[in-house]
Amino acid sequence: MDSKTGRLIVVSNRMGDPGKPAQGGMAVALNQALNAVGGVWLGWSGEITERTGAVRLSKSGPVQLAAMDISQQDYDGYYLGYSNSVLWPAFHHRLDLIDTQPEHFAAYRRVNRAFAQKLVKLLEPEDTIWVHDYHMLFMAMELRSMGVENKIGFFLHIPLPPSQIMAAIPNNELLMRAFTHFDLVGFQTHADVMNFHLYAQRVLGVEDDDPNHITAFGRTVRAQAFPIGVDVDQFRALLETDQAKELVGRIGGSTAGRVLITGVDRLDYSKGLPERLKVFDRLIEKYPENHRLTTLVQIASPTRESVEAYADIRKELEGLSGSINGKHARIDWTPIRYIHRNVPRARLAGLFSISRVGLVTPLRDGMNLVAKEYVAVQDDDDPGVLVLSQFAGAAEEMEEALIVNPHDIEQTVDTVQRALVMPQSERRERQAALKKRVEDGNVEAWCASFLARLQSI
Ligand code: ADQ
Repeated sequence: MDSKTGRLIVVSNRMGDPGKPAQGGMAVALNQALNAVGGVWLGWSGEITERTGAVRLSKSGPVQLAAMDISQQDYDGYYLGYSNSVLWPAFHHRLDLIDTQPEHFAAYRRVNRAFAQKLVKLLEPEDTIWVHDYHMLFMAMELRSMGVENKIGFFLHIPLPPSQIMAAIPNNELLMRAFTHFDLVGFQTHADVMNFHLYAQRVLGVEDDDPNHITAFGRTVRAQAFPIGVDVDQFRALLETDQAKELVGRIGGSTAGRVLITGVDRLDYSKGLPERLKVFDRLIEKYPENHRLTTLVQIASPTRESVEAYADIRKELEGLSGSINGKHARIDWTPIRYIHRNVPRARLAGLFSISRVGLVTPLRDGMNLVAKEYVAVQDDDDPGVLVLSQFAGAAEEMEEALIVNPHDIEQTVDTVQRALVMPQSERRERQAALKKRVEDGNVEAWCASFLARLQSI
């Protein structure tokens, strides 16, 4: 995107601040794109106030930040309710966890409309709009109803489920109608694009044969896979920080001669955490050479704690890690180090770099950036091994990882053991191939390719 094509407008629930060092890779890439052409980042302020809609504007270089407050009732309905108790579980194949309450859907529509109303006031005719994720599915539909004709792209960070699951979501036809108001819909994988196409054919009766080009409700939407990446250089540079070095020294010391397996996730039921702990339990039993030698470090950051399903998974994990440790621990060996906390990114980089196995075994995941971060910081001469779920979007690209079915505990146990004893030459070969993929498909490339495609329409 160049300056001749106008500004970039980013809309997402959580906002970055282009003036501050960004936390995650996506915020870095979007900040760069925004700083290059100028624009606006509109999102939730993080504040819950009496009424939805108050917007605080601030300037950060060429970028205007527009932060909107949301009322408690709308937050409960839009964020905790429809976004995280209907769309998130359903799109992760967990229809058993959905909680459909009409007032939550109404709040979701209301909040999307409020964001659209704020955006219209800030918009210029040449602006390009890029909307992010499942919290904002109705943005384009609302904007179009207000007469906005700008190009509008959308990127779905989570998976799009098969049509039979989509069809079980109340109001699914309206959701799909909302998708068609975007000019371009980006998905993480080709499998997601196919699911979108099959839904359009089976439920909406769309006749297009081309999955990248769908005409429905009198509109044409382009659909394409844009697998998201990480900021490889920035993440690798973290290894040089004192925080990373201190962690490597300390963990290296306390686990001297021991082998680390590491998992890092938000504490979400989609991440396959109970299954992962069971794999480790079984690994120690089935391959007793791991006894007193191998440690699983599982970091699980708190998230959406007021949603019941998240409280349940937290309790389950605490129980499991306690009982597995109780069964196997020795005075000088704790098999599972379970940490329910956010950890600074520099420490994560350090931890990944000294872990023999990166264990990334979600039951369902749009992409999974941890898989890519793990590869980014491995030592090329003596790298660790990535064990990756076939149900993470990342598995579509990262075929040199050891791919597992996380529901199959025995197969995963055997695969982790294979990773632990893999000869160095094979580890190096796999790492070289994975590293190239992660570097070529970094987050900057992802951002540039999405925006270039949107501009070309
Ligand atoms: P998430 O579900 O959050 O993202 P993921 O892609 O793994 O999943 O990203 C998590 C990020 O948070 C990583 O950068 C990781 O390092 C960091 N993180 C995780 N636990 C942490 C902890 N305890 N402390 C500090 N940092 C932690 C959603 C989708 C994914 C998709 C991304 C990006 O669910 O499938 O890959 O968006 O599109």
